[in-house]
Amino acid sequence: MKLYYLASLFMGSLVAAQNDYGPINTDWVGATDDQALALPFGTPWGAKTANNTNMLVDPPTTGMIRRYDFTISRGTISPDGYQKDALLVNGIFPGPMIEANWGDTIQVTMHNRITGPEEGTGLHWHGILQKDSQWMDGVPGVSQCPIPPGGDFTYSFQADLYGSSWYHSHYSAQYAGGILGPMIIHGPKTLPYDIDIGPVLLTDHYHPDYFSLVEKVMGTDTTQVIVSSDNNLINGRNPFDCSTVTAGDTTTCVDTTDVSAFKFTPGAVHLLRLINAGAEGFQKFSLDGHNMTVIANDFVPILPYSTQVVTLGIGQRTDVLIYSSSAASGSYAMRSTMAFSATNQASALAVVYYSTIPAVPVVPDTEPWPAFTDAASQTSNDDLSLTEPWYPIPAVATPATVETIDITVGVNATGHTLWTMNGSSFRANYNQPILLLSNVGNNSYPDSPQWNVYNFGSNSSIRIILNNFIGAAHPIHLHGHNMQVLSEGVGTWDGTVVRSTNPQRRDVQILRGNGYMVLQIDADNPGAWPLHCHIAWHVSAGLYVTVLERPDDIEQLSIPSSMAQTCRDWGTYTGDNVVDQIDSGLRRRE
Ligand SMILES: *[C@@H]1O[C@H](CO)[C@@H](O)[C@H](O)[C@H]1NC(C)=O
Ligand SMILES: *[C@@H]1O[C@H](CO)[C@@H](O)[C@H](O)[C@H]1NC(C)=O
Ligand SMILES: *[C@@H]1O[C@H](CO)[C@@H](O)[C@H](O)[C@H]1NC(C)=O
Ligand SMILES: *[C@@H]1O[C@H](CO)[C@@H](O)[C@H](O)[C@H]1NC(C)=O
Ligand SMILES: *[C@@H]1O[C@H](CO)[C@@H](O)[C@H](O)[C@H]1NC(C)=O
Ligand SMILES: *[C@@H]1O[C@H](CO)[C@@H](O)[C@H](O)[C@H]1NC(C)=O
Ligand SMILES: [Cu+2]
Repeated sequence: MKLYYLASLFMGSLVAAQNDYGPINTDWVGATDDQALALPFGTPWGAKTANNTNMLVDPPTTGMIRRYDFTISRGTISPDGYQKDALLVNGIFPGPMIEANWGDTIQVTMHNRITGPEEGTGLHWHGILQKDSQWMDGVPGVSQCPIPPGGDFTYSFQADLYGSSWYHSHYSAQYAGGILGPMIIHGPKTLPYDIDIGPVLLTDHYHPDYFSLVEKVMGTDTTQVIVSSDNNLINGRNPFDCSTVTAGDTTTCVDTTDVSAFKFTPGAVHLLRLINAGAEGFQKFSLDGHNMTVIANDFVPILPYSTQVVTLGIGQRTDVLIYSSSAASGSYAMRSTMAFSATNQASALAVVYYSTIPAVPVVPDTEPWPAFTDAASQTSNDDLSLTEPWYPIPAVATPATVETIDITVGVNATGHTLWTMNGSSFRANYNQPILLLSNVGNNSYPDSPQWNVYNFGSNSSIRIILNNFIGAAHPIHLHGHNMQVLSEGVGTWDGTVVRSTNPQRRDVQILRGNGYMVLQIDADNPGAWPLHCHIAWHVSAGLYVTVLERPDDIEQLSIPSSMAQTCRDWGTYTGDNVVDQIDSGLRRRE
């Protein structure tokens, strides 16, 4: 038997500083009211089911407010034994879990206490539609001005969809530095299960701080523009081999045995909420000796299918059920590996126990599925024919408008490597958020082509064909919608639609290397919606456009004065301080 972790027991304060996402409702870090009561119990969403309700248009309103208090600050963490500078939510990594019922209001008061040096920030609630609060999407330069250093801001929005997701900073690549956490919204079930194991966060992990990584990505040294992750973590853990630390690096590194462990029950059905909350790496997830039944992708329940490997690009979530036989016993290795990613350590391991979890969990030497080993080099999502939404919504056959956007990479006149969408690399203006400009009737940006705004006017449906002229795949994320994915593949689109009566929907889809994808939305949510690659380094280098949807209706939105106040505060701050915006601004600006 292979013993993975014999090294010293480095735990102490580090472990206390990490979250243990055991079965839900055991840790309520960040919650400030007595909210546990209703959560996995009852149906506070009334008679709405996954069958009788189109959740995109008809969420319930429970009247319940889930309050959280988040302080963002710098800190040092050693989740894998190597001590690094991080940006943290309430001092922990991964950040606290947000939990609500479908139809609740989530209210997060955030305090920007980033010092030494100071930075602005903003939090995004991945996958939430924000149909009644488009300004709460949390994207600096698009839906709001950054929250300045020392500033406070309260986000308030409806938990309008249900399932598994996460929140993260959308300011520069801050989330790659640690500002992220899971966000779970309970709603109607499709298939029954017994035990909610909770979030399983898969995150590539970088030892340098995020800003120095962005400096490399945005620098002119082409040997440095591809940065490699140093490890891969499952719920914030996976030991790093300190003997591989580069010569001359004097950072504290202590070998650890600390792995995430999950308790399974023989005969039970377990729900695992897989979330790729990393910066770059495509994850391939598998559990030795067990099949998985996929029941949801992103916030979309789907007809179940069985698999042994789940692929997740950055930002994607997949809910799986794992059935255990009543005779199950022992322990099994849980694996996630990064395919086609720049990394020094692709594999993450954790362990599932059928018995009590021991004080020092040990990953057993169980056999990986052949399908897991075989899949290691692929970067595409499962075939669209497999991922059929539970609640059918047909695609509009002839959308009101169709746009094609080409993606490539190039070097500009000063030698910076930039990603472009139809020839233009995005750069945010933190002081002039696109949504707030549009709200006062300004949808033109004569000063610079880099706003990358696609104004779709009053079109009732929008189809976008994305062509990728580079071998690297991109997890493409659209805010404010569950996009219908009509087709995807390598080469160019041949015009066919996969299951037009009920195409796949989700909020992130992997655009293959040298491939295409065709997305379509109904324009039912007036707003300024980011459409971008979710790889932190690619969005930093400009792989971003804004879908401006129904600007005439944006003008009618009653945006609260707190949004303008944030811009005045940010203006005051930037009047006295130079903001070092070295990237697109999903990064910062001079
Ligand atoms: C996994 O599924 C396959 C069919 O897809 C089946 O043959 C096999 O017995 C299953 N294995 C387990 C452990 O459930
Ligand atoms: C609910 O929807 C699923 C998936 O579309 C379908 O298989 C099932 O028969 C429906 N159940 C009821 C009670 O309508
Ligand atoms: C993007 O470029 C392609 C190819 O040049 C062109 O067909 C398309 O119309 C452009 N799209 C937009 C939105 O300008
Ligand atoms: C090239 O891109 C970088 C990063 O956005 C920018 O700072 C620089 O000004 C650009 N150079 C030119 C000539 O536009
Ligand atoms: C709209 O905003 C842009 C960007 O700030 C600015 O350059 C332009 O002058 C504004 N247009 C009007 C009509 O105010
Ligand atoms: C529909 O969208 C296109 C861009 O795709 C835009 O040029 C056109 O003006 C829009 N039409 C309406 C009626 O708003
Ligand atoms: Cu990308």
